[in-house]
Order: sequence, then C-alpha cells, then structure tokens
Amino acid sequence: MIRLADYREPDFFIDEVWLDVRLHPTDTHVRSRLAIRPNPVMGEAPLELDGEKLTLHAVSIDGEALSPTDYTLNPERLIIHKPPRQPFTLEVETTCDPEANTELSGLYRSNGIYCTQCEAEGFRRITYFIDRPDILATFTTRIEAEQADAPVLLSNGNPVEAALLENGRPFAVWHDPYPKPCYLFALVAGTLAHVEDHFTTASGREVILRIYVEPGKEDRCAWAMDSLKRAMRWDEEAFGREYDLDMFMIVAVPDFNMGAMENKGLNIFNDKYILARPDTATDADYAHIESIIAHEYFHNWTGNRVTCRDWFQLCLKEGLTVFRDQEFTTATRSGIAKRIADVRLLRSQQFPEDAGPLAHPVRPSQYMEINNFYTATVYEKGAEIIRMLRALIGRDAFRSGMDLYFARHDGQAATVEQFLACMADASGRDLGQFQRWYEQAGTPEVTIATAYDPAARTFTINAGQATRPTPDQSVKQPLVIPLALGLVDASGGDMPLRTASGTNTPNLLELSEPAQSWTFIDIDERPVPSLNRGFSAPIRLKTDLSDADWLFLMGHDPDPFNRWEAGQIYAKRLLLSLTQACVEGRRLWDASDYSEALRSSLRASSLTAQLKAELLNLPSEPDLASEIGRNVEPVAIHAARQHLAAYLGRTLREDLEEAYQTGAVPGPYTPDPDSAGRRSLRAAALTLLAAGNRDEGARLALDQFRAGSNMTEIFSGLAVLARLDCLQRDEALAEFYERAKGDHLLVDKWLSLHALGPFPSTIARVRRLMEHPAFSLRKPNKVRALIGTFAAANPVAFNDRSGQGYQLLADILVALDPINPQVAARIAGNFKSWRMLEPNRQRLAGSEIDRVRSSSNLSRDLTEILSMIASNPLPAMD
Ligand code: B3K
Ligand code: ZN
Repeated sequence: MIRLADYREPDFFIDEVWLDVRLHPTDTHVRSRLAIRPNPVMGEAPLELDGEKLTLHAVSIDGEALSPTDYTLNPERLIIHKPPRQPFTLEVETTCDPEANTELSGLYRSNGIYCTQCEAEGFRRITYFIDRPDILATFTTRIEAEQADAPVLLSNGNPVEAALLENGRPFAVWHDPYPKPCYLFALVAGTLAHVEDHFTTASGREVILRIYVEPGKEDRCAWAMDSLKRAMRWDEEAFGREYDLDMFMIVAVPDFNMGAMENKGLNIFNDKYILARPDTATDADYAHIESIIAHEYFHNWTGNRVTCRDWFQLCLKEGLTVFRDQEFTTATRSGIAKRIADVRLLRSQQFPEDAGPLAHPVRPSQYMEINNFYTATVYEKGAEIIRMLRALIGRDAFRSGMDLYFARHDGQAATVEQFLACMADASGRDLGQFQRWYEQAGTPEVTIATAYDPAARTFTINAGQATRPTPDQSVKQPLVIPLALGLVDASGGDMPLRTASGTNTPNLLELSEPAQSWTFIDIDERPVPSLNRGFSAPIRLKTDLSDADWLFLMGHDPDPFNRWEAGQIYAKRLLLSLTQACVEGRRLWDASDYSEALRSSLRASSLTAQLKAELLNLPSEPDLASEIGRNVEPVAIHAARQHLAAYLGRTLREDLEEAYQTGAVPGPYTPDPDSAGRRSLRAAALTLLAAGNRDEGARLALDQFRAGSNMTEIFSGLAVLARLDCLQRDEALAEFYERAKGDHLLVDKWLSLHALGPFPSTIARVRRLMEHPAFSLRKPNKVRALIGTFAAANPVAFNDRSGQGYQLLADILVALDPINPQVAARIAGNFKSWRMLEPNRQRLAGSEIDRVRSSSNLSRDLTEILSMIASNPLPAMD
C-alpha cells in the first residue's frame, strides 16, 4: 500500500535526459544518459531506479563502468549503493521487447506501430528511471529504426534532426525544452500518414499541427483538426493559455488502454477518438472527439506545465482539466445539453462508485495500484469540486486564482493545497472547510423541508446534510455545499429573494453546517423552490416537494436544467413505485400526468430539440438501482422502465411520430449542435415508439437503418433493433456486418450492438462472438465493445438470475488479467454494486468474485480492485 502520508521528497533529481532508442520489434535497445544531482535537503542515500521487464546490459557513472557489486538488481529496481554526492552522469543500457508487451504500458508494438504509454508508471518499462511525477527533466530523444519498419519517428518537443544514415536506416532527434515528468514521455514510430494544418497563437507564434494516422485514414481527421484549433483558441480566450512549442502532434493508434494521453507535444489517441466521417461516426463520436481533443490539449497547462507532485494529486490535473473541457463544450455547443450529459454521467458512474466498495476520496489517501484510481470520482467529481469553487468565490476571483496558479507553479509539481492556496489568495476566502471535498468519500445527502407562512409572508428553507460512512471512513464532516436556488411563483417567474438580514439576493445558499435554515421575506404566495439549480453541488437531494410541485417545475421552472431535473425526479418516483409493483407482480398503473407534462414540453416552441430529447430519455437503470440501494432486482427495474416507456409510446404516439418526422435533418450531415439535437430527439422518439408498439417500432427502426444517410441515423436505428426481441434484429446486424467488416471501428460498433440485447440469450451470443476472428483479448477496444458493453450497459443480461452473466465476466477476467491487467481491473469494476443486489444474485456474484480472486498470479491491479469489491459491507448510517 502506498500512502499519501508517507510522501517524501526524492533523494535525487534528474535534470536532463538523453535517450538513444534503436527500435526492433522484439529487441529494442535503449541507451539513456541522465544528469543526476543529489537533493541537498535529503541525507546520503542509495540511488534507486525503477525498472520492469528490462534486460540490463551496462551501467556507468561519469564514464566509469560499474561492477555488479556496485549495484543490486531485482525485478522492480536497480539500486546503486554509493552514488556520488556531487552531480553526476549515469548511463544505462537496456533492452526490452515491444512485441511481447501485451499490457500496452511502456513501449509496445501493435498493428506494426511502435507506441508508448507511460502514465502512470510505464516509463520504467522503457529504461531505468526515478519514475515519479516530481522528477522534472528536459528530454532529448534520438530514435533509429528500419526503414521498412518505421520510416516515421516521433517524440516530444521540437524536431532537431531527421535523416537517413548511410546504411539506409532512418533516425530522428527531438528535443523538449520544458522540464517534464517521465509519465509525459512519448515515442511513436511506424508507417504513418499525416494531415497538417497550422495555428498562430495570440502572441504570434506559428505552430505546425499534425495528426498522424494509419495510411488511408487521412480523410477522417478533419473534425479532430478543426476541434483542435478551436480548443487552442478557446484556451487563449478563456484562460489566457497559449501553446508553447513549434509543433503539436497527435497520433491515432488502434490499440490503446484508454481514450487518449496528453504527452507533451505528442498526444497519443485511441483512434476511436480521432477518426470521423459522416458515414463512420455518430453524433456521439463527434462530440467525444471534440471534447477529448480539447481535454488532452488543455492538459498542456493543467498537467504538463504545472504537474502533480505525487499520484495522490491526480485530481489536480484531471478534475481541473475535465472542468476545462466541460467549459469548452459549454461554450461551443448547447450548455444545457452538456450539463445534462455530465450530470447523467455523474449519476450513473460516480454516484454508484461513491456508494459502494470502491468509494474513495477525490484525493485518495492510499492505493496499491495507481492505475485503479483513474476513476469517475477523480475525474468527474473532481470537476464538480472546481465548479463549486467557482460558484462560491465568483467567476472573476476564480480566473484570478487560475492566473495565480499558473504564475506561481509553472514548471513545478504541485499539490491540491497549493492550488487551493491560489484560490484563497485570489478570493480572500478561507477554503479550509471546502478542502474536505477532496478528502471525504461519499455523496452527501441534503434534506430540505420548507414552510410557507402566509401571515408573516415568509418562506423558510430548512436544510440538513449528512454523508453516509464509506469503507475507508466511518465518520464524516459537514461540507460547504453551494445550493443555487430560485423561488418560482405560480406564473413561472423567479421571485426576488430577500432575507431579513440584508438586501442581497442570496440565490446561492451556502450550506456548511449539519443543519441550517434561511427565511425569505415579502413572499406573497407559496412558491415552489427550485433547488440545486444547474446541479450546483454533486449531492443527493431529498425534499418535501410533492408530485404536483415537480410537475409544475417540469413545465415552468425558468431554469432549463432544473426543468429537466424535475422531469427526471418525477420519472424516478414513478419508476420506483412501478419497480415495486413489478416485484410484487402488480401491473395496474397510471402516469397520465407525466405523459401530459411531456406532451406540453414536446409542443413548447421555446424548448430546443435537444432539451426535448433529454426530457424524453428516462433515468437510467443504474441510476434507479442506486436510488433503490438495497435488495435490487435488476430485471424488475428494467421491466418498470420498459413499462413506462411503452405507456409513453402509446399515449404520446402522435406527438412522438411528429417529433420523429420533423427530427429528420435534410441535406448532407454536419455535426453542429442543432442538427445533432434534432437527431437525438428523433432517436428518443423512436425508442419510445418502439417500446409502445414493437412491430411498428421494428419496422421504423429497420427503415431508418437501411435508408440512413449517415452513421448517426444508421446506428440509432440499429440500437433500437438491438434491444428488441424481433426477427429484424439479426437481419439488420448481419447487414451491418457486411458494411463494417473492413473497418475496425465499425466492427466495434457491431460487437457492442450484440451485447446490448436485454435477453438471457445474449450471454451465449457474447460467448460466441468471443470466438469471432475480429475479437481479441489483446485489443482493448474489442474487449470494451463486447464485454464492457455487456457488463456495464446491459443490466438485464449481466444480472441474469442464472448467474451466467457473472460467470462470463469472471471467465474473461481470468483470461484477460495475464494479458492486460489494466483493462481487466477496469472491467472488473462492473462487479462494484453486487452487494446491493437481492440475496440470490448476491450469492452468485459473490462466488464468481471469489473464484477470480482464488486464481493464481493475479495482477496487482485486479487483486486490489477485487479485494476492495469483496470487502465487508458498508456500515449502516446511524
Ligand atoms: N492522463 C490520461 C490517462 C492516463 C491513464 C493511465 N492509466 C488521459 C487523460 O486523462 O487525459
Ligand atoms: Zn486527463
């Protein structure tokens, strides 16, 4: 276990790195020269260098070869017993085997492309190094290869030299003048094509922009390039941040453990998040590309120029950079739609994490394997903390605080405390209590009780907060919770907010005590409070509002986000009682108030198509499951949700048909927000229509799939069919395969569609597809498309009462862990909510978890995740 409390400064610093890499598929030779200096504040110490899966050939200090008695070598470290007390140069020669590297961490070769992934601790698989983020060095990298193997040779920084040697071998030299931790090192080599553009920064620096792809994919880079240029401009305008090298490169590779990586000047992307053409990528793909390009680019300042002192500070770069990419999307697309999408993500991913055995603070205090902590909590809740901070101190102070952070910490490895100190200095506000958001796991529950006094003309809000214990912390402290508030009058307007104590308009309540109340004066009628507007705090809200109040807000709240939220809350109330009815075998039920509210929303000319689509999309099954919290019956939740969808499909049929027709966007495809919003409305309408009438829905979906002129239309038709138990389903999937088979990204879509069917037979289907030539455990995108979709997006089949869904996941974990432990651990997370299940499923899931845990040689990644998952149930709240 590594603990934050044990952090110590390094014993040595490395100021400069020269790497000489001779690439070979199975025997890559790396010579590294390091300028090392003892840390003056630390005492005498041996020099401990991290290294894994390396073969050591030579080691010397200041030109003198060391003898084997001068050092100790073990599978994880090279320890030099008595290094000089003065600055010195260490040279190390090693070899590694990129072809054998199936973990895709360090230097690997896949699809003929050499590629690196060093975050968090992959650099030690390339050469011996002090692999921790507070070691900042400049890098000069020379790469040499076979012409046939790798004519294109890339690394971080600016190009210094590139030519052919006399023997015809190509080489290139790169220099990165900005000191950086080794996790930001990158090297890519292979036969790659590129598209080029350029960007002039605000201060006039000319930057060459390049996107490298497999030859033949050049026509799928335009959207990524366009997104990049817009992100670069936006960071200048919104945060005053300019790009700082002569070149900015992105490489798209097909086999990658995650979405993308922000290596300095040389971002590496999973090609799923680069390649797009209207006939291959959906609106969702276009949106992901835009935001991930922005995210990785924004890391250049939040992550690279200012990096993290240690891995516990991961949220310092990730939460902040997610916040920045969210702001970029808000500015470029529909802000409301973006907020809704982010809140949905938070509720479906982060809330269950916070409520189960994997709960951890945004800044964890301990870990076994840091790769397990790239979580929804660190990323998404981390971004929510930044948003709350901005709400509390105001936009101007926030911007000054950011400026101060860059000015103070440029070129440094910083901590959360240092970031907060900048915000405190810029705002004059004490952020001591606020810092608890970083340290305390669990989603706070805020309870609201309201009282209207017509005689006194006052309205009082009584608020209480509590956070349930999590496995790591049994006692919770009160947090500072910013609650954006409106009091809505009968005509749908916001009342002026006045309290007896002042003339200010407190439209942001700050709940910082376990219980607090606010009284508003001069209130002539009972208002309906609209609370936590825009999801100003990532909390679970319990209120005394009635069904009628929620319906009212759904139709009248001046805050569009809260209109959506009111609709979701109302739908959740319906669905929870309906789930109970399904468990008890009752079916009688009426939701006419809800469908009428939806009907008026569909007819409201003031609402955008995107918002209408969001209103029609019911709360997700995981969201409902985590709302129920215990004794969960996933099939009943699904049945209830289907039942409500079918009801809406029938009662709103004409309006939905109308939305479906008018949602068709004529002309050639463009990814702009309005067109995308219309297509989402069309998809949402189709989903409900198909629920209401399966045969008609299947016909409509099949027509849409066949006639669709872009991948969004094609895929949304297919996605409806894939979830319907109908003949057209297999017919359409087979047709789609004919179209997909030459294109690995379309094959991923095809695999995921098979995994979506909410039927027990999907389990056997997934097993069969694992034998398909397109599937491979060595390709993370294939694993995520088939297995990830099955376990994360198909609660019915995964939680089949036979336990075979759990068995399938367990079998895959056992087979995948020796190949790629990071991906295995990530997928294992799908077991995280098992203790919420009803007893029979709990028993079945528990025994599969135990089976995996008892297999031999489990990786550190999977061991940690499964032992957390299997840990004792959470203590109950008192
Ligand atoms: N920083 C990378 C994620 C690295 C994950 C390492 N297991 C991408 C990102 O968040 O931008
Ligand atoms: Zn990131």
